[in-house]
Amino acid sequence: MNQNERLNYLINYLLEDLHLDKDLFFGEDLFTTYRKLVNIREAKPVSKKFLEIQDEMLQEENRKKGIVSFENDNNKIILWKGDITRLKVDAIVNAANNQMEGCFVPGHHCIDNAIHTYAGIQLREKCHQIMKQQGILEPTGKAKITLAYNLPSCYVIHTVGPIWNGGRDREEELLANCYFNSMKLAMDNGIRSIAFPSISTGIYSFPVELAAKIAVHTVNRFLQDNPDCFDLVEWVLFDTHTESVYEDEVDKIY
Ligand code: AR6
Repeated sequence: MNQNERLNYLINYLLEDLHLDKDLFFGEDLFTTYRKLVNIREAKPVSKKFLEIQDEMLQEENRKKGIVSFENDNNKIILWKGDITRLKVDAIVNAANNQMEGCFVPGHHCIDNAIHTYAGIQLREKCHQIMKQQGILEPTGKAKITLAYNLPSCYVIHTVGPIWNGGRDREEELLANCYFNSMKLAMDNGIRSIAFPSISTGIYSFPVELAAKIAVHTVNRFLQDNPDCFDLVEWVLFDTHTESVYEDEVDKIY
């Protein structure tokens, strides 16, 4: 099967599963339609054949986007402007929501949507099982770990950042908890390289200058307290402004 044949198979399967008409997606490229359909689909099992074809298709998409990895032997925090789903590290961190089953908004450009789309539907299924067992929405500032399925990284650590409310709801403390608990969970799982996004500074509107200060301070403190635990800690930043704000904070500690 070539990539278009794989996408056509997956789209037809999903359209039937969701009782939707192909005409709704008229004129779109195949991957955009596929992405929207998996984004809106609730967690539930699929056929073995679907999974095989999905995995082949996503491996090919991930190869096309280009897999990126970094060497770092001086135990310093590094920064990279780009898409976290391209990164080959032990674990990438997802800025999730408290339902913790990925973003359901079709084709949405948040990190949660990107991670779930390129990992594959196994990730939503796994998160659903974890959340069902937990029985309550995920509290802000905690962290959970899953495999990364089709992503180049091995694991995804999922954390829910605080929604900015002018600083009235302990947002600063909760954001620090996101970084601390993600680092702790990574360390406890023997993870040596970890990449963070700028948690809470997108949809959740946390001011990026304050967020970067808290993020870099918390992680740097963790590294000082646990000096031999990580080979690489990285921030993956999506736009030039956010990158320069984190750069300023990292410059202050070295
Ligand atoms: N790689 C790296 N960074 C990214 C990527 C990517 N592929 N995509 C976006 N960013 P956001 P939040 C950046 O809104 O503020 C979701 O809908 C983005 O530019 O993804 O914590 C969840 O389900 C920004 O700098 O996360 C929640 O409902 C940063 O990642 C809600 O958004 C965080 O932006 C969480 O909001």
